[in-house]
Amino acid sequence: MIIPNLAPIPELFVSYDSAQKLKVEAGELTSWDLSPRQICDLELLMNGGFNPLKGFLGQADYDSVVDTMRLADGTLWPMPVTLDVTEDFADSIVEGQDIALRDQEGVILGTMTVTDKWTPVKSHEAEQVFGANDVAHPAVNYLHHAAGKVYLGGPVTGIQQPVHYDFRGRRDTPNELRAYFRKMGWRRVVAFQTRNPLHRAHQELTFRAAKEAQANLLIHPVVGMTKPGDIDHFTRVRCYEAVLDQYPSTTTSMSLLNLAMRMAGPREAVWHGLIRKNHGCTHFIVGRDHAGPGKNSKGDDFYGPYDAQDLFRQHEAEMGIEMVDFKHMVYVQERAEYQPADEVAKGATVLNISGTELRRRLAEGLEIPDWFSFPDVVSELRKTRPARSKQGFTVFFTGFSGSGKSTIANALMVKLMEMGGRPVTLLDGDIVRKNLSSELGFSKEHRDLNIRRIGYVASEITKNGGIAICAPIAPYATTRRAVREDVEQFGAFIEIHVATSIEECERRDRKGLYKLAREGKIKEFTGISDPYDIPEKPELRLETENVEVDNCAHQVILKLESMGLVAA
Ligand code: PPS
Repeated sequence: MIIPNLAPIPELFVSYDSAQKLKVEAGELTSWDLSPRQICDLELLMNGGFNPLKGFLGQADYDSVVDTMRLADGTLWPMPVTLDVTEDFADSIVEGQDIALRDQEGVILGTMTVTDKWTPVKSHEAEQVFGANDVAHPAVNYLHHAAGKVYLGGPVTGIQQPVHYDFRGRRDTPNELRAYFRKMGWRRVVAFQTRNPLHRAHQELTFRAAKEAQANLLIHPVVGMTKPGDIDHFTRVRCYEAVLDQYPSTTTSMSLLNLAMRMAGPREAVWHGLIRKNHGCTHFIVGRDHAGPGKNSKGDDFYGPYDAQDLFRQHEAEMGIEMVDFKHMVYVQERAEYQPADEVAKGATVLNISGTELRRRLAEGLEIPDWFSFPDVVSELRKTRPARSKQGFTVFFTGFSGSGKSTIANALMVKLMEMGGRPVTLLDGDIVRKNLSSELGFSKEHRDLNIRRIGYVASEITKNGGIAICAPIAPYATTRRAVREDVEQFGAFIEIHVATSIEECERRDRKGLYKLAREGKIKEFTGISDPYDIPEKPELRLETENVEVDNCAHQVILKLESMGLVAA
């Protein structure tokens, strides 16, 4: 007899032969290009990870899940799994119609019969599901700013799994995991969910959980979508692989879960439990602040640290998976070991390194003690998060034509090259216009395009550890802000206003352009017949009148030094 958690679970895929036929037919259907989050959801719908869902929620199920955490038939399901689309796309669909669901490269993964189409009240969804209509919550932000206005619901027919090129051997469907547990004879399996690298505290917690539940351990990290700003999953998986040999291989396994997390705390914990049950697990670890989204816009926590455990406990019997609850684990110096925070003896010295403190130490290249993590994990993290003095960055000069941007930028480039260590690229206004933007003029639209292109190249250089020096006029504050956002995903952005007055630029008139602009022979000339938004809070403002170029460039170097970007 196969015990229930190890029996095969229903999937939404059709047979191989039917899939080949359906794929050809689906080519004729109206198709929806899935967002990265929808691809994650579809994968778990199709492979049974979201069992008992048979597709994206229809309106009755959606309303019921939002208000009561249950499907319309009463089954416990805490998270709305919906197909959000644009109004235009929704207008082109009638209820009863089949649509094809394509990944971002156009591959058809499945089809859906649209049974429901409705416009949700997103503020209500936010209040009910996430506890507040506050965009400081990443899922509420997504709901309002990324998700489409209309939801479509209906049953899904699976054609093929989304393709993953990375860590293929470490990804398992629920049925693959169930088969593995059967093969290994694992009847009791405790799952550990994580979106962070594993340090010693996690190892201790998972060891204790497995002991307590007398179960085998499945390390089941999320590699779909986690909280914005988290360490990327490539680095994390390398970190997991580095600690795997700390675990007994006969009782521990690791598998990657392509889930798009919502950071919904208590509801998310219940959802995670159901997903793990579908993957054949009998126990699930819920620690402190499970799937916590951080602080709300008033600076308070969205959920209490143990709210997730409380909600899980309420529904545990019905869920069919047991919770192994844990308090926060801390390192007790006198005992040289980790203990749950509530078991620490009075007066003992408790050591702790928070996530923020860890990021600070990585950024500044400071020591990360052995009691906190494993040397192999730390070295993986250091590769991805090198010290600031080894990270890429962008220096962005802005100012009038003839203000001295290019000259100072050139001097800065030479000084940085003299220091060495990182490749330096100069994206000067004139040079960019000859190469990247040769077809563009000086209308607002064209200037914006030009600056966005510079921003894109600078962000790529920054991402790859180089220094980008940009020196366009960049007259519009909104465009400069957009470039800053592009670059800051990968490294520092230093805006430098070369504050030479328009009178001085016109007096110098190095290229003779101001004369032509005054005569009306050059139209839309910045400062003469076109606007320039003076930067309000640049990292540095350079006065160039009566100051040597070398001194201006040196002021930039000092600024970079004070920001830790070049080693002192
Ligand atoms: S922008 O607004 O940032 O896209 O401009 P940018 O690409 O930096 O401009 C590069 C050079 O183009 C010359 N030029 C003009 N500048 C401003 N307005 C008009 N209409 C114009 N026409 C030509 C000017 O010499 C800019 O060079 P710099 O290096 O700033 O002197």
